[in-house]
Amino acid sequence: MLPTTILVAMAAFAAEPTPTPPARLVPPAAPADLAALVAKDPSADAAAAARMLSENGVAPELRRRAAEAVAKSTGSAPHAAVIDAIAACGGTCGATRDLEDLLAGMADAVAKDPAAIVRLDAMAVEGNPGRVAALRTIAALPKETRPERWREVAVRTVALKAVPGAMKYDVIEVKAVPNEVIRFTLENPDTMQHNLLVTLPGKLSEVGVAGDKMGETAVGKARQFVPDLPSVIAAMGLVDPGATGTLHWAVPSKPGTYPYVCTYPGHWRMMNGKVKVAAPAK
Ligand SMILES: [Cu+2]
Repeated sequence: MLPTTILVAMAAFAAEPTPTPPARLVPPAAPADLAALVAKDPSADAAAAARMLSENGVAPELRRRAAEAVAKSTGSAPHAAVIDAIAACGGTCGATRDLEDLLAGMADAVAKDPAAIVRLDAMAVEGNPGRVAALRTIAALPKETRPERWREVAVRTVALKAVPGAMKYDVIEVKAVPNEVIRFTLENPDTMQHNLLVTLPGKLSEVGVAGDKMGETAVGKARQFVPDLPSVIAAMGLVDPGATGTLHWAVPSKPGTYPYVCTYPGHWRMMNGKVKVAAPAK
């Protein structure tokens, strides 16, 4: 029998070589067999169709065909198959964010399906991994078909830019209302990478310091410097120089000041801003 300390050390060693970002925050990368997967015909291969819905890296058109194939094999509708996939993923699939796009693009079909709207109503609550997908889709429905409590939901783009050479965002204060969806875009004309995380109120330094610490580890960069902390509530992974990143964030119902920050090591003290969430109008 090995002493407990050695067993604990062995367990830690065994758990070490998984340099993937926390799936809750940054979806897993495309699978190693992506090329073989996307070469398959989803309408002839049910297992492949199911994987095409959940894996990262599948082109939108093929993913849509996969949803149709899954729906056909289960006797449901494509949008229902996508809602099922989002629920099954629980926010941890590679395709989580692509599934949001796919479902929001199916709003016309959802609008004619009261059962789907009931499911989205439940999925849109805080804490549900499908909240962003549900709110984005509800926002694309005609107002009269939306669930009562989400009638005013909207998606709003907040365009940010990394200021070259300054380690700053060009916008440092954003006003928001509870339960709206903010679509952050981060244009990066700088020569270094940047990311964008949203934190709980008062957690800017906790998250910033955790990001700095990740810079000292081999897995930090692979995790895109996104700390796996409960205080991180949304994350856009690293954006390369010359690229633009996107992040949809469902604003919490609780008013307050929610910081956003770049956790590339050394950046957080300079490169941050805040979202001021006002109390809802009475
Ligand atoms: Cu930065």
